[in-house]
Amino acid sequence: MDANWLVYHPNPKKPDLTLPVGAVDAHCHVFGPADEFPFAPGRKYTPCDAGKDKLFALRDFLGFQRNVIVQATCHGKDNRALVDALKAAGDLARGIATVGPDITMDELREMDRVGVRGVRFNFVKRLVDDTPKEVFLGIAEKIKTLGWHIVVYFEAQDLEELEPFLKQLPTIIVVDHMGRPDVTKGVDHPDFQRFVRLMAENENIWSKVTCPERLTVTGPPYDDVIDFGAAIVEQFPDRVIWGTDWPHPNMKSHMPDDGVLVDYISRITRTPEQLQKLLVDNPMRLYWAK
Ligand code: 0GY
Repeated sequence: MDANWLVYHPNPKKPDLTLPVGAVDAHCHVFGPADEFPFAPGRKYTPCDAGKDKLFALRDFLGFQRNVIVQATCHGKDNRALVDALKAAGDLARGIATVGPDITMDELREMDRVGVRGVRFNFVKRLVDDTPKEVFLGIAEKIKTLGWHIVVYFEAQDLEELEPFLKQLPTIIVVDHMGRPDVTKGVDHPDFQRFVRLMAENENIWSKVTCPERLTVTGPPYDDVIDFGAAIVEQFPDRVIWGTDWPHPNMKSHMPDDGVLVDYISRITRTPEQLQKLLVDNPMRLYWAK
């Protein structure tokens, strides 16, 4: 692994928050193990191994019942580690893959059979090389026939340029980590309000209210991110999902305690109904409808 790589927390605390029955960790990854599933040649980072067994043990320890595993960029377009984890989990996991324009419908249908329900389009420059928008649009046309959706990852400063493209996408869109706002600017800043408006004007756009550990400036327990998550949950209770982001790729400031992250959920949800929608009803509708 990279010399400055931070390994996931070895013994997270037991959350104080009791999760509702059927709670879904809707954003997490598997890395390798590399001797079984080698990392991609063109990757931008080399992580520690963090395989499916560790992920499923964490799921049980924290009180989740299901996972949505998102293909990590260190595996490129080689979805074998993801597919292996989905097969091992049976009905308890769904997946988001990364594919190229040459993907065939037969390959997509095979992934659908093991639980893949969408693809991720990544615009974060430190993670991936640029992909032309036409390529993404071509992939979108293919995957929409399976009823899949698209997860998009971008940074706040890129939203303005991306908006016309996002509006062209023909499926549900799930935005990672609330579009990565600069939390020092506050909820009312035009940049975050642009994201709020995007969701308000486009009913197919959902948000993961995830990754306070990435967005924070003040550190755990992430007080400076709460207003952002709470605002999105309050305004769009039926279009939000949440996940741990285990094993937390590319964390540099600190490695979060996953139990502390779960407790953060209770601070961005104001009612039991919001909690139930965020952790159960919404991810089940999006990922387990078929
Ligand atoms: C995240 C965030 C990051 C990395 C990846 O696939 C990935 O490599 O998603 C990041 O570095 O910000 O969502 O896990």
